[in-house]
Amino acid sequence: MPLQPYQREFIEFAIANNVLTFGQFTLKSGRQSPYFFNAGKFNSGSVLAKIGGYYASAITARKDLKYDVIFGPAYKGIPLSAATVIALATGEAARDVPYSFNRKEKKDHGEGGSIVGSPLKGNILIIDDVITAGTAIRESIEIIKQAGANPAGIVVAIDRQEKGKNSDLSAIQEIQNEFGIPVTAVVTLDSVVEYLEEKGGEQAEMLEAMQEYRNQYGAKY
Ligand code: OMP
Repeated sequence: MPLQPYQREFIEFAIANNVLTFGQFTLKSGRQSPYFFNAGKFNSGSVLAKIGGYYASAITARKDLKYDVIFGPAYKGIPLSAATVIALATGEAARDVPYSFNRKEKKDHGEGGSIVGSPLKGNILIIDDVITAGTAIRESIEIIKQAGANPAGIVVAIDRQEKGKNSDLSAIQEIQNEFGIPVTAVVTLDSVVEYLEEKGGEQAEMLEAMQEYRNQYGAKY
């Protein structure tokens, strides 16, 4: 699919805020990547408000997403999910969506437990930052199932479109096949490559590194 205007805008927004950077990075999977998406750099009020809007648009554009509660996994999913429910609560089709997040360490005093916010009940939409090999998302699916709720959808800012853990399919494809859960992303690796292609000239070196990386780790749909 050609790069959409909102995707170009999102990539420029991520680059301007040093969220999307180019260089040499070691990923959780051990892969050496020429780019990195650090959602921790969405670190001011105006930027967070904007990112919430992007997630909300991605959610409302997917008419097949049926959800009762939004879940943001610790840590980076927490501000992202909070920003998203605020964005969903405003505008024309405003909807007040309950949300929650998990603690990484279980608390055994006070209110106890590891889920903070709305109880996980019914259909749960997971909001996270990045999918690479799918490990983080699988953990969220597990948390939701253990709470007796139904993981009903996943929205991330970027799908790196890399081979998953178990096949040549992308992590997203594997998760869709295994759990039957729709997954949606604001942008993908292909979007970033296309953006660099459009820019041409000074981005040629980066583009080459990205294309090489895609050849090595890119999923075969
Ligand atoms: P998987 O669990 O392999 O899908 O990787 C996703 C996680 O890796 C994210 O939740 C991040 O913690 C981290 N990550 C990024 O934040 N940005 C990237 O560009 C790449 C990764 C990564 O390590 O793969």
